[in-house]
Amino acid sequence: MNVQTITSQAFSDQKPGTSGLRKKVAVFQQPHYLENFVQSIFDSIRVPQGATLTLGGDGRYYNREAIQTILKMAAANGFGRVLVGQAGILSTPAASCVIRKYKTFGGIILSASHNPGGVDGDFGIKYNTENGGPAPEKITEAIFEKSKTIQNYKIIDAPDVALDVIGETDLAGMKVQVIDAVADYAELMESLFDFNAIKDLLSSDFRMKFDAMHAVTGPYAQEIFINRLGAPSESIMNCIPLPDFGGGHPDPNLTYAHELVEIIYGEHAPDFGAASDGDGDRNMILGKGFFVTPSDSLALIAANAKMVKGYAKGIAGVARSMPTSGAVDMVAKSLDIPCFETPTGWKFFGNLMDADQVTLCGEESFGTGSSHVREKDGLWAVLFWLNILAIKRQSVEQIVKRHWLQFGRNVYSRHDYEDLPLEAANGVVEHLRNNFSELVGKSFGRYTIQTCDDFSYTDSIDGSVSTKQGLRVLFTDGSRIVFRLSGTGTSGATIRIYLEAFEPDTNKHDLDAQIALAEMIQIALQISELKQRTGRDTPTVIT
Ligand code: VG1
Ligand code: CO
Repeated sequence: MNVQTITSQAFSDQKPGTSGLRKKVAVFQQPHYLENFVQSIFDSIRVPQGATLTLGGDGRYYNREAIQTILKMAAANGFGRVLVGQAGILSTPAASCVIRKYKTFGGIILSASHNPGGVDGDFGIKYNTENGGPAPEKITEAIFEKSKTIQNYKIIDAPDVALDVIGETDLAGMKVQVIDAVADYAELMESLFDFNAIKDLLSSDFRMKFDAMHAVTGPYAQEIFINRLGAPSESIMNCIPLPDFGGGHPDPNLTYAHELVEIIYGEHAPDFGAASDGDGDRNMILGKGFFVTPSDSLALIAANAKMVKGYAKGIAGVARSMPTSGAVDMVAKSLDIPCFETPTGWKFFGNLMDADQVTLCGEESFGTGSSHVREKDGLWAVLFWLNILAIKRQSVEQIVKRHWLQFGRNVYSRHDYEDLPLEAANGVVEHLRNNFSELVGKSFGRYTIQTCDDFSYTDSIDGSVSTKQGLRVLFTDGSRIVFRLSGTGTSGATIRIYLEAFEPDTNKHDLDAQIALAEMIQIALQISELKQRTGRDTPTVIT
């Protein structure tokens, strides 16, 4: 084997964020940049000779080039086999499914998730361990430390491998196996949901529209909704993955999925709408002219899990990220199961799922999933909803409103201020942190601040501690405001303000969230001095 050891300088900026390393494509295209990070991964995980790796990405610009580089590095670093998605493409949940199904040593996923793609867009890379989930902080920290001192990397000199046809090729003694991950994933979904019931629903006068946003879920949606569930072809849109996602922002929310939103709020709207993001792990759920808040979606899935085949035995427990609303807590209480509160990012759910302490997890950021894989899973959530709809035969809006009647409504919204100057954004957070003691006891109309804290989390399984995971301002009536700096952006800083008010009064369940939260929004701006410090007076995105 023609292994070359290439000398290179270390980079100081390869600190993984909430979900791996994300940078502009141009940063990844610098000589040795990708290679340094990949070698840092291999050096940190101590690859057993002959191990199998899973490899794939969301198909964005630079995916193919990166896959070829990583294959040649895997061969030089002692891997015996690599499972690659056809054309180098794997959705994030499908990658997790492949790692688990074929028991590979781990996997490398190339994605910047919901961030725009293309030459001027973003690229990303992350390592998942053999449980199929994102590497825990202990490993990501080790990779980062390594990346700062690394001096060379190993790669073989060989021609590119063909990746478009299913089958096996040899790369200097290492097997490259191109797999049909769509089939593996569809099979897993069929084992969890009642496809016959959903088929019946889809052959009635019920109409759905799924938007893949020109991203990775297109082929999966075609196989599942059209080929296996028999939905008419107009049930899916934007299902051919493009390297630049058609110039769009593949983030399934009311702002960026506007094409679908116009359809669902328009004339002749379908009964059900859904969208997924760049790498297929997020989901947005809509009914005819109705938006389901992701936190409510998680609660509703938990409350109805038992009626779905794969969860008929009941769920062990639930977990939500700290900024996610407490709607699922109410359900956990009534089911008498544990409910965990973790920091933002899917990696914190893995240990709990591995220990069978939780079955369902979710984040307010359009992420929902279960222990069937170790990533959040967009199409899984869509199928869960379809399965519930197939059984209940009520509208999405009816289902949500009946849920609120039973459990109360956690009125919720997130306001994002994107691309802020770094110093101003840090200033806002510092200002709040320094003012905690003055804030406690302060009243603003009917709201009084009870406590403030900087969220830190101790993993109950491995004892690891994660600090500074968001600032919480808690009010005496259970309402709260959370401030957090994003860890996935690639330009400037993003402040997220999460607003939540519990509303037991059923007469107020029809209120628009922005109206119901108007006072809270003003309090958030006042105590953070956000306008004065950043010069911004309106959020970039409201969800
Ligand atoms: C955001 C979300 C977070 C999510 C992360 C990765 O992180 O808020 O909930 O886990 O994106 O999502 P941040 O640090 O920007 O707030 V994605 O779909 O990678 O996969
Ligand atoms: Co994603």
